[in-house]
Amino acid sequence: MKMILRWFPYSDDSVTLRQIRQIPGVGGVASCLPKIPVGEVWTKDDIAALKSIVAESGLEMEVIESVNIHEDIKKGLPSRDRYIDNYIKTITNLGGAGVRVLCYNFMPVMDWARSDLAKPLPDGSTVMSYVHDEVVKMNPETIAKSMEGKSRGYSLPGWEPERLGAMAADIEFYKSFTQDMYWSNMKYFLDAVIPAAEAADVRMAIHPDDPPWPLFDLPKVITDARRVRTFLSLNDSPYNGLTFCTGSLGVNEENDLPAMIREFGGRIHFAHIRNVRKLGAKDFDECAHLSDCGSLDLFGIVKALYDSGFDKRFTGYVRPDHGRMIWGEQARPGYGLYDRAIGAAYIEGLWEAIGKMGV
Ligand code: DNO
Repeated sequence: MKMILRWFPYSDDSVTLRQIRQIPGVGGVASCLPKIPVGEVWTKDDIAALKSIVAESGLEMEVIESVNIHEDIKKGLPSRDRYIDNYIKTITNLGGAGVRVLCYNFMPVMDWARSDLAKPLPDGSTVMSYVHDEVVKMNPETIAKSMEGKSRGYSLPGWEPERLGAMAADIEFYKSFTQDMYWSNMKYFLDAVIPAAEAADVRMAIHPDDPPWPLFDLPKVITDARRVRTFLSLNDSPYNGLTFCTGSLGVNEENDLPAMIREFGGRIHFAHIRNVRKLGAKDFDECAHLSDCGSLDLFGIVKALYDSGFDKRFTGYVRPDHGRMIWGEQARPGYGLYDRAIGAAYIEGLWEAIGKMGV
């Protein structure tokens, strides 16, 4: 298992590479190049520059999160072929630079959504929170504005300004869409890019929908075991795999996470591990990583990853995710240093104990 942390380059992160380097067990980062417009090629030079900044701090950059998918690909427009060609070039360039896993998502219009980015908890920390009735009362633009207003000045990944302008029109566009049309556009994308991913030795790892239920009548992709099966069957290559995000999948009552890990283990290339405290069928707070702090059994999750041979068949990458904002830290919501560092040490502790006790 390789423990890494998400890190945003070019002064868009309060957390530094030097700090990340000092977290025990953390050897690398999952990074990105958010300044490159969605759909354009990540050149060898862009990637090499990013990699050298990371390497100077003694860290690896074997995971990229994310290269976003142009909306025309999801919509299946004729212009998709140009964007898919660009995506293939990006994959090839990333593979050449030693990147082994590419985390991306195929959610229409928007990435993740929350109703509050800094809900105060009784212990004085703050967390991101989701109340379904509040989210559906808003429209994507008001959600975007509310998220931006609470983001402490950081750009929120997945809510890049260039996406916001077209949101209302995009939502309208998908009203005439069936789920099957969406799957078929996804298959078209996968069948085009997976051979390039195999050639470049870059495992594609799709991120689940967050939250994992319908919003604004948009098509959904990765929300439960049934849909994961459909997704994986679209292209059988082991390079067509998953980012297993416990927080995203874990708020759906139907999802038995350890069972899903056991079923899909061979196709899980990257794990985002966090806990959530469920407050209702579709309401939740994020929380500290420990099982006792939330609704998920982190021991059961880490054990299932361990048992699935996560770090034996291929070096499985793991990162702690979100957690709380503690000790007065001012950081990008979901990406503070302290609670993620505590989360990383906790996950590593579980991993070591499971390995040594043979439980
Ligand atoms: C949220 C993240 C997501 C993820 C993307 C991958 O915190 O896990 O934004 O990076 O969905 O494309």
